[in-house]
Amino acid sequence: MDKDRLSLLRGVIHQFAIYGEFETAEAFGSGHINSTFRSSWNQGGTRLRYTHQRINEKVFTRPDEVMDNIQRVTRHIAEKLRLSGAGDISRRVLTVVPSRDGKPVLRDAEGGWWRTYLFIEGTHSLELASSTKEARVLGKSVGQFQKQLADLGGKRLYETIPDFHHMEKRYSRFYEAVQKDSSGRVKEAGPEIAFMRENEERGAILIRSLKNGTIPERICHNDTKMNNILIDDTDGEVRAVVDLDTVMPGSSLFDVGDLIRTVATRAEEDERDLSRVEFDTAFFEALLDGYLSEASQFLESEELKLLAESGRSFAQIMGLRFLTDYLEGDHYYQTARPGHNLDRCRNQIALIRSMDSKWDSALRIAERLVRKYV
Ligand code: ADP
Ligand code: GN1
Ligand code: MG
Repeated sequence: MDKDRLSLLRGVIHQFAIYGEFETAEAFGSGHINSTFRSSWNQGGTRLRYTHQRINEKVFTRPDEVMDNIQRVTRHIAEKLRLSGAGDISRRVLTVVPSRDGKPVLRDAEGGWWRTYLFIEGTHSLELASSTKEARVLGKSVGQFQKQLADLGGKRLYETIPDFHHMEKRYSRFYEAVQKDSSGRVKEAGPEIAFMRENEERGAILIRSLKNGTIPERICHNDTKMNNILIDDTDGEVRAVVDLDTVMPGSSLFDVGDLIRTVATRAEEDERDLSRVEFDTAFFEALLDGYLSEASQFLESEELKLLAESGRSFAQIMGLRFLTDYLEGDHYYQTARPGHNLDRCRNQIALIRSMDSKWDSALRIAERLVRKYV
């Protein structure tokens, strides 16, 4: 980290209610949206670590509302865990560390918004699943997360990104990007644009079902890609679901879909060798099994019918968003190389093609598991 950045970061983190002596700070994690850091402190001879994030305010224009949601959600989950007699609660749910004047977020000298969490020790997140055991625990954790929030009382959570998974609105923006061609990249993405046009109608199934009341609105995470789930280094079980900026009303299927597209694949999201991108039906089965072991208690029949479809839809909506960002000049997602967003889009399209080639099998697996649990 360069000196200026480190000094800005040090200035910020000293304003949080952390005791002891500051030791080190470093950039951390591989999220595409916020800037994440980890700091180390000596507190009475014990080393304690914290996570600090600069919230991406181009994406989250109301950090106060984001934090209001996060505080309600984390307190609710912590209280549930306490009542159930669970131990290790601060490793099972994020803990917000307030600023010295008691606020959940603060502004730095340049106007950036920051928050701090306890760092959850002894865990890691995955970019790729490597066993059905991992796939099952990931699925289970998302079912559990939805279940924990099913009885959150009080007013409706803020929509921190309105219409986040609204496929039809995502398509409108995509067509606008194609028409404007502001970065002159349309010519580089002909086959991908054509694919998205051909799949438009089918991709709208989830949002139409939600809007017309066929499936219910629920509180969900809305960003359950695998690296937002922390796994214990020792026993391989899930400890916490993190990245809670988008916890808000949506459909249970948004979370299942995001999990399917990231877990039931044999290659990372930006893998360029598309021959390695393959829909893995064994991982698909294991993650649905884990998910339904928790969620079958509250899901309705129309949601159960769309389980497999949600994975296809989510590969599509992410592919569409990566492509739109590429056409608009890479303003949304963090990218590490030219063409990164186009690579990500191609990867999601390859995954959909692989899903289509195994579609009958995917449907049979989902039906079998629904029979097992319902
Ligand atoms: P982004 O919105 O940019 O994806 P995240 O909140 O997902 O940011 O954080 C980035 C990564 O940092 C996560 O994928 C996770 O692996 C790790 N991480 C985030 N918060 C914590 C925490 N409190 N303890 C341990 N690891 C964390
Ligand atoms: C972003 O924040 P992160 O990296 O966990 C994005 C998700 C996408 C994902 C694709 C707020 O997730 O919607 O699925 O990238 N989050 C936001 O990797 O846009
Ligand atoms: Mg993340």
